[in-house]
Amino acid sequence: MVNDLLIVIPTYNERENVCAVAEAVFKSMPDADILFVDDNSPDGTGRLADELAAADSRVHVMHRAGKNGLGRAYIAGFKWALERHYLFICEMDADFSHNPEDLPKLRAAVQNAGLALGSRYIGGIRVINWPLSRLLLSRGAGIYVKMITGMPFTDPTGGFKCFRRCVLEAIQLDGIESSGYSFQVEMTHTAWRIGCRITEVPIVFEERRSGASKMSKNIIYEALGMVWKLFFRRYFTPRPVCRAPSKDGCCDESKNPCP
Ligand SMILES: Nc1nc2c(ncn2[C@@H]2O[C@H](COP(=O)(O)OP(=O)(O)O)[C@@H](O)[C@H]2O)c(=O)[nH]1
Ligand SMILES: [Mg+2]
Repeated sequence: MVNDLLIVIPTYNERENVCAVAEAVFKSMPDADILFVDDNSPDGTGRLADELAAADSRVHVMHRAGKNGLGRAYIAGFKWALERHYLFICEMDADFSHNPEDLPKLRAAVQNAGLALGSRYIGGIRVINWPLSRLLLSRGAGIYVKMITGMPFTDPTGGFKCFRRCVLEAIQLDGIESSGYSFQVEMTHTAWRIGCRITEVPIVFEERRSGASKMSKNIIYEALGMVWKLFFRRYFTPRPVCRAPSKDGCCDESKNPCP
């Protein structure tokens, strides 16, 4: 039997996490495949992932030439998934900030939607071990994004989510510009404009257990600029055409008639 769910995990210097995260994913989702997208991590994460892949046919590894941002890694991973048979494609960090035990909830939610967003803030704040400054940055960014883009979600910057295949087919992946974390906002915004049915699922977010964050000032500046780009896109460019009409929540034809 082939697995129809793929978990895409971008990695850069995650050698302490890569084996443990694969084990934890398979514990809660034994019928999933994993794709690690590694940007030639100097710490040898890619080699460790290759060893995992050699031992378990559910693990796949994509090697990229050098560090090029989380967004570019995800786009490459999504294209890889679309060239294959996967029907559900999840995104997840390697560092245990996203708890693999929440995967079944996300998978269940895309049964009735095109995209399920893991939300740290729906019905209260569920973030563990973050300094107040990082929590305020994340919460503030979420409110800023919501105000400017108009997207009605509680956690639009989150990176733990699950797409239906048809949504990724409907999005012009080469038109996604972000390379850093604003990628999350841009993808959700594009899916939302297309008319994709989007649902939020409560998740618990925990600060990474080991290794270092790749958050930088440039990533924050890119995100600030992207939010305004999305504002102008929304009001001054035509709604993107749905390329995969379907009753599964991929594109709502009443909002966006498809050819
Ligand atoms: N392939 C790839 N993965 C990246 C890159 N930047 C971050 N990541 C991965 O993306 C995930 C989130 O990054 P992280 O540093 O934990 O961000 P933070 O949680 O916001 O501090 C982790 O699995 C990282 O290893 C990159 O440039 N390339
Ligand atoms: Mg992290």
